[in-house]
Amino acid sequence: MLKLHFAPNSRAERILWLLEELELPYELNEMAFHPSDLKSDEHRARHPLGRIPVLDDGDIQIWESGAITEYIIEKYKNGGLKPDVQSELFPQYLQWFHYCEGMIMPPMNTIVVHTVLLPPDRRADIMLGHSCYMSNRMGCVTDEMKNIKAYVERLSSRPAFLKMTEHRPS
Ligand SMILES: N[C@@H](CCC(=O)N[C@@H](CS)C(=O)NCC(=O)O)C(=O)O
Repeated sequence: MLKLHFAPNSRAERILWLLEELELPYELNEMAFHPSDLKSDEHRARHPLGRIPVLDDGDIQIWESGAITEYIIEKYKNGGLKPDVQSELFPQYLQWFHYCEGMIMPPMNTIVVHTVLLPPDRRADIMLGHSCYMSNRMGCVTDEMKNIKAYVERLSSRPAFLKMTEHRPS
């Protein structure tokens, strides 16, 4: 029986979705998306970094959502749910498959860490934030750059930022 080590709102949902799509029987180890579960000795024994998803298949244990996806598709769908290796679509399939972890998820991770995971006092983006602030001040942030404008607005209204500006000559 396949066993998925899982927490909600994480990449482990990819595997749960896949298992459901393929109508495969599975067991779920539901953990909290919290260090108390993910960084426990028990889970670190499954994954040295305490990450999810992890899949058990009998004596086999595998992590990395892309690797797990390929493993399940190859082993239980005989390569189905993806183009045949001879198909002209196969390179496209591979390209987009790897684009997800290679290109989409790294900036997504930064956003999640700095908006959800870190406590507020650890989210202060001094180096980049001040660079954005100065760029805006020098007129380099144009009106179309709405997100940067709003970011500068939020950073420069922080009490600590305002305190710093008190040291400017008037
Ligand atoms: N490239 C890995 C990333 C695994 C990963 O970072 N998972 C996140 C959840 S989406 C996690 O376990 N985070 C917990 C932590 O960083 O402490 C994969 O695709 O499985």
